[in-house]
Amino acid sequence: MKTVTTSPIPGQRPGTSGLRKKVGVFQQPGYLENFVQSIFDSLEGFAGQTLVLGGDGRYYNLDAIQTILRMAAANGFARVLVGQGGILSTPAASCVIRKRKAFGGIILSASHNPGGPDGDFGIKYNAGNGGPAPEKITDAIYANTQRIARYLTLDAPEIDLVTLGTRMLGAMQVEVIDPVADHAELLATLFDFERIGALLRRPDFRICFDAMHAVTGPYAQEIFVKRLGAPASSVINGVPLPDFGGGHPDPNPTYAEELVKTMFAEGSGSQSAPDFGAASDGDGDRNMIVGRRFIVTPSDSLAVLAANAHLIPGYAAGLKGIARSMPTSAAADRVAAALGIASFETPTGWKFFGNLLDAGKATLCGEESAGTGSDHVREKDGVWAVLFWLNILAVRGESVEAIVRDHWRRFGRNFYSRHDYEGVDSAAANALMAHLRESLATLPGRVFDAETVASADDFAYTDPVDGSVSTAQGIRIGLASGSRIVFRLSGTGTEGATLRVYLERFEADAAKHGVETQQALAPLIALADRLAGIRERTGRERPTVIT
Ligand code: VG1
Ligand code: CO
Repeated sequence: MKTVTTSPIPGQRPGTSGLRKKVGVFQQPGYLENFVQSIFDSLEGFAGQTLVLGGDGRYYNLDAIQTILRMAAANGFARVLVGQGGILSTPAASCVIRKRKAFGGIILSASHNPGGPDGDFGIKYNAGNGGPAPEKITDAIYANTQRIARYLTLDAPEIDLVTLGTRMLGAMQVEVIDPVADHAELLATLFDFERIGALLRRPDFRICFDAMHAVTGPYAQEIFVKRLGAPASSVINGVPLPDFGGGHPDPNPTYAEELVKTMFAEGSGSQSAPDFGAASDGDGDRNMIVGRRFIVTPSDSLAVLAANAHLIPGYAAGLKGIARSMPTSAAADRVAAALGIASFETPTGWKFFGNLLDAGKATLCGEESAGTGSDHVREKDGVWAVLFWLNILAVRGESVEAIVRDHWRRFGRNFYSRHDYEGVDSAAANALMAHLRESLATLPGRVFDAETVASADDFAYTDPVDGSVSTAQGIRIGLASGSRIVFRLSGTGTEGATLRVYLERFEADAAKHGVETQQALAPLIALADRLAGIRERTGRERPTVIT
């Protein structure tokens, strides 16, 4: 065992979901070690306990795991459960932490950010409930990074992560576990695998799951192909690669191009578009759902899952409540109201759902960024969402598009879109947000063409369980018409700033539900630019990504 002298490295403040930086930054001597020691120094009582460790397989994953194993041993953990080959999807890690009663877990991922030597790397700590560390812990970790003076490690050779089983690292056990088994077993208790299997084995029903060369490949292979009997060709890009095959593992219409092309194919027979398509992100917590020539927006997906939850064995007893992040559309709130259950609006990031789930206040949670999940784990869960949809399809026997259109008829349609301006100059983005903040007090009552501003604030959240307060979570402009515009800066990017503009308009009239989304939102899009000066301040004519 050795104590290595070190000194603080600036910039190690965790963002929306852990610390994310370019691989080259993480490779600097002491960078990873400082952060990991700062995690351990923020925790109490882990001596003799178990840590879960794994990542999304991206470049630097295996090196980081070896480093963290040595540090965990030197810091006094009794045992580390590590996914075979260093692989654990974020929801699977959450599942393993809970099931094996671990003290917590470290997940190595920059999620939807690109990987490879020039890409991004990330690290986050999850607590014993299986969920992302709450701000109290991430604040403590950051404070530790600013005063760190030493880290603890071992002089020891690399551990074999290929072979399942237990080996020793100093006085600590390292158990290499099957990364899929626990998670697959849990999912099988929630969904009707027999019915889904019967659907997937039908010759006239085809699915396409795009793992984007990220972590869900092995999970999809085991669950959709092996357990449920879908043809092997149902999973594409199923082998995890350190650089995700050069792609951007973010399941949206821009980056999941291959899936979208497949799902919009015009041919006939086996050349025609499959009935159901889905994709997941780098670490397997996001999901994109696509019907035949029909993309389901994540906000609608959450609402549809909630409205159909009674059809699913694991949720047939009813939902306790539905939670969504603030920028996510209010479509789910309408379902909650119809069901007579509570709805919650939290800041962006899954860490804010943990208390609601632990306290039994919410069963389903979702974010507009393609994350949905439930109280089965404490993370969003991509494969779970796909199974949920497949279970609904198996019971209802209708197409994805028919189910969504029927949903709009029942509840009305929340036209919704997010416009991302990626890699914007940080100073310009900060100035844009500062300008909006300064105008908050004078906006209410102002009239812009057909719209009158009814409210304007910077979203602050008081956790209903522990009373903790989070401020400056996004600028909300509420309009008298019921529409709204939200402005936020991303907390997961690693280059410049990413401005996210969220646009929402409710339409009750079913005759108007067929309008194309960007067209339906055009006046709001123009108003967002007028209020924030997006084009002028960022120098961008249009968003980088529209979801
Ligand atoms: C984004 C999404 C947010 C999500 C977060 C982590 O954060 O907007 O909803 O929770 O990514 O998702 P931001 O701060 O960039 O808007 V994942 O799948 O990248 O861990
Ligand atoms: Co993710």
